[in-house]
Amino acid sequence: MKSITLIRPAFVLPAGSYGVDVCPPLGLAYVAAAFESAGLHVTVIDAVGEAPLAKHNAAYPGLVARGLSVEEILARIPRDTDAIGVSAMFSIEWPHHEFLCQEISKIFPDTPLIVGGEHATACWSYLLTNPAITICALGEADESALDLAAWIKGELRLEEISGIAYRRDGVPYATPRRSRIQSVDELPLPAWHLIPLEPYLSGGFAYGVDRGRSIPMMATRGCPHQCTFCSNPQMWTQRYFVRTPKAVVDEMELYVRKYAVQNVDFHDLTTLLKREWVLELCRELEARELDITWQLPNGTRSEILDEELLSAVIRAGCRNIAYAAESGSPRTLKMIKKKVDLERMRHSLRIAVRLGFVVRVHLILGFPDERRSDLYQSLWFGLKTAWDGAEDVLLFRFAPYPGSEIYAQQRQLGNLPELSNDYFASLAFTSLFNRKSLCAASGFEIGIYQFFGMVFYLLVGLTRNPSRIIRAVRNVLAGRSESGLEKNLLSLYRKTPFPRWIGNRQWKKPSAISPQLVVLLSFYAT
Ligand code: B12
Repeated sequence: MKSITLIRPAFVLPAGSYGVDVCPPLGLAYVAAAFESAGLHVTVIDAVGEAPLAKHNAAYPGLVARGLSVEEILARIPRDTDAIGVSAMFSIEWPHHEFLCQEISKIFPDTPLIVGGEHATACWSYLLTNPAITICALGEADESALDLAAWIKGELRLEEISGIAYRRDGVPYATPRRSRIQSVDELPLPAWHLIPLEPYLSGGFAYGVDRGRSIPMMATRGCPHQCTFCSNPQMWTQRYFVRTPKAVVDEMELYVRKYAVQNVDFHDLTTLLKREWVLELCRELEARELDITWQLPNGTRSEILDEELLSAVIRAGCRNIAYAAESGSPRTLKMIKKKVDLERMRHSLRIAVRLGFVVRVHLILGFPDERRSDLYQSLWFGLKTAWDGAEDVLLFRFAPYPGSEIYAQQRQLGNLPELSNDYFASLAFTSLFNRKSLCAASGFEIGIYQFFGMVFYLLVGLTRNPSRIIRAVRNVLAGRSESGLEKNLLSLYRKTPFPRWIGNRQWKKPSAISPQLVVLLSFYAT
């Protein structure tokens, strides 16, 4: 039987980043399932799942990696594997992942190396200049994986496969785009059985806040909008397909039974888009009484989020929702083609808060050509939403991602350098210290706005709702989180030397008195 080894390399971030979420690799789990269904023997090396807390320097200055080191990954690749696949989602990670690919090709010079994911889709012609990489899988790869499996078995030629890129006569060449998968219900479910899921489930490693054992899922695929800062239109096109609510809830039920999952984080680009579909999903969920929460950590739009819909959504178990305004400046919104009515969004947000959702707001500072007045409008909008009851207001720094319309425009204008590892490593919008800027304010100034903006929103929120402080203490001690603030406090708390049996939901009642308890009891006794 032919085989493939799929690798999710370590998670890479710039040193000095704030907030590091790691979560199970949903995309890789989907492709693993596709290769398995095509009759290949699949091995997955999930560098993050195997060592979620291991931290080391990445193979590029200024970047840090979390997970297995390159040497540890290499040691785990079966020597007789027939092909190797690497997932490359984030451009910023590429300098480290490229090093991994090079090391792989030294040990496995004759084994084809396939790279897939958002970054590979946006930068395939650049990636293929590196001879270590044989093929890039472009866009949604579930169907391409079936053809690639046939190629590995010697049943197809590369030129017969759509949706990939490879070197033809030494030059990077892309085959015709594959049309989007419409029958999304028929895709095999993610192959979680091949991935070390338990460290994520019991360690609280998830995209959303920590409401218990959490697994990622997708209920829909694609996004019909065309925001110019996003690379998804190129990755997924603008076509949007939904699974049937029954299939979505069946999958949730399966995870409750199989992995004792208590929460689902939806990774969809835009989950709440079709009113009737959302209502049907909610009805299905209520009818099944799964005793599970779900979250929408990805920013959503608010067009359909009125009182009726939000009430149905919260009754069906959704607790956390993120409103993606992106900017508080109508001028900027027009520039980035984000059709948002800010006042309507605030109205919806206030209803969500009143109904009991924990609300987050996403704003991005520093789009090209933004004036200071645009930035101030965004900061002011953030303040208003904090006043309205949003618990977390996130101020991101704009980064021109390859594959996005803005990236292409700015490249044409000569405002951005050619693709290179230096460029990828600079795409740090989780970092407060990035000095690069394409707007009127300098990078440093944006960092100041980000920092003080977020502190100020927090203060406004806590002053208006002091009970959140008590809830935060209670939740952290119980080892859970309901808001982003609590999630960060909990992750900080878990790094402290305080007794592990507080703030750790894995803790099981010890059979004998634990040493920590003895210390604590003697402390109280004296
Ligand atoms: C969940 C998520 C995260 C999670 C982590 C996810 C993970 N597994 O590690 C967290 C919260 C940590 C995160 C962080 C960030 N994220 Co994010 N994230 C996402 C999100 C919303 C969903 C990813 C997902 O599950 N997709 C669903 C699966 C099914 O799709 P997929 O992963 O693309 O996989 C398919 C194909 O790509 C392909 N494929 C994937 N791997 C492989 C491998 C092989 C061998 C093959 C053949 C095929 C293949 O097949 C899969 C099935 O079709 C995406 C947007 C999106 N919906 O894709 C953004 C996205 C990936 N994130 C993005 C960004 C920018 C970030 C941040 C910088 C944001 C920030 N402010 O912090 C950070 C960067 C983290 C870092 N390392 O530096 C960008 C990436 C752009 C880029 N070129 O880098 C995206 C595309 C959003 C966007 N449009 O801007 N993110």
